[in-house]
Amino acid sequence: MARSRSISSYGLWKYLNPGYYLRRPRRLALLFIVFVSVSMIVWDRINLSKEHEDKVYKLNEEVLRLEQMLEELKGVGNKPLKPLKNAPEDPVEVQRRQKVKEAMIHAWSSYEKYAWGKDELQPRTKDGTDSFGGLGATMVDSLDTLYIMGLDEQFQKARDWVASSLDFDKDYDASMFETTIRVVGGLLSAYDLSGDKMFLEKAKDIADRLLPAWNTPTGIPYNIINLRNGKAHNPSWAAGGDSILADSGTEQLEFIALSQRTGDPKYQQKVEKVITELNKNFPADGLLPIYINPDNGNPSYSTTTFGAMGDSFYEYLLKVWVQGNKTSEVKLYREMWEKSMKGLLSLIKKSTPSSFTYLCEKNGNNMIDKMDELACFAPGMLALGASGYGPEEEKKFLALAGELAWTCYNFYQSTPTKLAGENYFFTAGQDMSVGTSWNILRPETVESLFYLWRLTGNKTYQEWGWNIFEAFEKNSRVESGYVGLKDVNTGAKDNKMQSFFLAETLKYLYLLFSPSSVISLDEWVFNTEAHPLKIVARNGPHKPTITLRQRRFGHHTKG
Ligand code: DMJ
Repeated sequence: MARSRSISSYGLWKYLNPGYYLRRPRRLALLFIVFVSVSMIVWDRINLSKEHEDKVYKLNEEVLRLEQMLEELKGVGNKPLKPLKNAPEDPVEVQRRQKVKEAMIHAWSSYEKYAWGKDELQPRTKDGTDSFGGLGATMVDSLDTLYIMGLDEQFQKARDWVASSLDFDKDYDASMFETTIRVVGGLLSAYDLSGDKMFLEKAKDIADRLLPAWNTPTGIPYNIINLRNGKAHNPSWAAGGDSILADSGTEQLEFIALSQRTGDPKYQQKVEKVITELNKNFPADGLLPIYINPDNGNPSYSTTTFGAMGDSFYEYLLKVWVQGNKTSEVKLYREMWEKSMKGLLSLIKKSTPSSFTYLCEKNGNNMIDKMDELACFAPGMLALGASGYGPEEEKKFLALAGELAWTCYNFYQSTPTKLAGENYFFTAGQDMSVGTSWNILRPETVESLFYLWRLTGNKTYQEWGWNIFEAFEKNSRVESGYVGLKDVNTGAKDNKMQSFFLAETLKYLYLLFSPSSVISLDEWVFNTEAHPLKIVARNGPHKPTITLRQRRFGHHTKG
């Protein structure tokens, strides 16, 4: 028995002995063929299962997409739905966000190289210009964008420049509107995001220099003020020395935020007085002409518009209500805004033949069939304000926001460069035609697309935003930054990278492809220069509290 077992085990062992095969070449060849065939089968199986995994992943994504569409369809006629929570990030979104971030890096590194510390970069001459009196406009305007995108080194370097070199003691007649929205807003936002008190100190310094502008008989401010001696006046070109509506009614968010953060009520008091004054003769349709007399509060007979010189007054009525937690304390703002929305509805018309919805201007009682690209902030404002109405009105305003956004998107799509001109005229039978044909990298349309995407979850708005981004990349990107176009028909380039391109256009595009938790609209309100301000208790003390969470996003996301 033992012997026969040893013979049979010898019989098996011989097949493992290489000598056995060397003496039998045919068997060796057979063994080789068997080995290669088995390896190929195994390799094939592994690849097949990987392919299946990829397919399953893609199918899962498709299922999610379809679920989302289904939800949206169910939403037609009902309350629109926000983006699905906990859905995995769309890889396309991540990729697009990364591209926008890369654009910001290109814009910023060009500014750093050729115009460090200047207000704005002139990319084609590769130098800087102080268009705002030397207040480092691009530097301050970019702080929060750098922070949100997780560009930490760049943020730190800019922060150090602000701390050591930003000096407001300048014999310069500054626009209090531009200085407030860019500098005060930019510094406050950097403070809210980073918690760095230096930013708050700087914001207080510049705001204190602006304060004498409100010392008028009515409290409606002069729009220009000397930063060193505090002498204020209105621009000589404004009708009869009047103040401009948007310039006088677009400081509320920043100055209220400053009072909340410093505990000093004087800033808030100045800017709220303007609103109570304007409310004294506020018309039933809530539409004010663009010129107001600062001595008696009377509006001049002039243009009424949601475009240049009117726009952000209406935006801030709504946003102060949002900033004030929509409580009874800020009810007046909402009431005034709702009146203005009645007025807005009275300016709505449809083009022929394509039925584009557009927003007219008005001169006295005459409707003017003209719409500025600047007025393309309105769809976003309508979407943001819609939820404060009852369900019927909400639906109506959201639908209108969508229609106006479509028109604004077509301001871009209808030109050879796919970039919008500055304003458009509507003529019966001919739809829209470009009036002033430059494009200076403005943000209003992508701003509205951002709000509409956040508030409806409809991915179409992301697609439109992406197309606009690609048109900027194609026409405005140069070796040393981004430039505007002198003419959207020919694509001829200008020589300026506006600071709001970094503050607003790129930020809104980045957020358009980011999860809605990044600068959540429930926690933040954007000033008109896209600087997010934290919503806090209206009159309570405030400390920045969200710093770490936002920081984590910048550090850990792929975008
Ligand atoms: C920015 O300074 C602000 O968005 C302002 O409200 C309007 N003009 C520019 C951008 O177009």
